[in-house]
Amino acid sequence: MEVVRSVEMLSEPVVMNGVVVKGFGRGSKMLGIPTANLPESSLSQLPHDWRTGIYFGWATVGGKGPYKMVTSVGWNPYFANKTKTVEPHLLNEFKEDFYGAEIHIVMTGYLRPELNFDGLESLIAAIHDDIEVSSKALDQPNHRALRRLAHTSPGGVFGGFLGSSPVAVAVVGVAAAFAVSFVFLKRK
Ligand code: ADP
Ligand code: RBF
Ligand code: MG
Repeated sequence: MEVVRSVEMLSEPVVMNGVVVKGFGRGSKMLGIPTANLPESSLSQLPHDWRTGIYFGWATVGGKGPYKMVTSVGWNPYFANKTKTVEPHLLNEFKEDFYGAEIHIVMTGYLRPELNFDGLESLIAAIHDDIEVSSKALDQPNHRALRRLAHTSPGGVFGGFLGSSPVAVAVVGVAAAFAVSFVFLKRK
């Protein structure tokens, strides 16, 4: 089957986060391509009427990264899943599994719809091509510029700022201490 990819940049990048959960255990064992599944509760972070398909972008795990990632969003037609999943594959070698870790992803581009294949080999080949195409697209400045969005935390801009470095926490802490002592001294 011919796989047609369109490599579109999304007009609005989509950020999602969650704690990595167990999936069906097929990614590494059957396909040789592990996918860090997001919990079902994270699906509400997708925009309304979001089309299913194969997307790419950036991901951080436990605050590390951003790593390039390619993710499938949908029902895996080849396996006819009953539940919708968001499953990012990260383009990085990890020494250990990271179930339970906090994962943040930002989808910046769209590749293709999810497809049904006539055999496992064709599915695996298509995913390998997705990885290659995504990796090249993510090297382009327009996608590269959005890497930092994978650091966005649920606390919003301020939470993201505080979470970004110990220096930021120290600066805010010292400023708060000054403000408090200033008010205190004035009252005396
Ligand atoms: P499951 O069906 O439980 O998601 P997988 O076979 O898809 O099982 O394996 C996914 C797990 O593998 C992830 O949850 C993560 O802990 C681990 N893993 C190791 N390397 C990667 C990687 N490069 N990308 C995604 N997950 C990885
Ligand atoms: N599953 C499908 O049934 N059809 C697809 O076209 C498909 N494309 C995928 C592309 C990528 C980049 C990834 C990471 C996964 C894709 N999958 C697809 C999902 C795959 O079947 C799933 O990750 C495994 O079944 C493990 O859950
Ligand atoms: Mg998986």
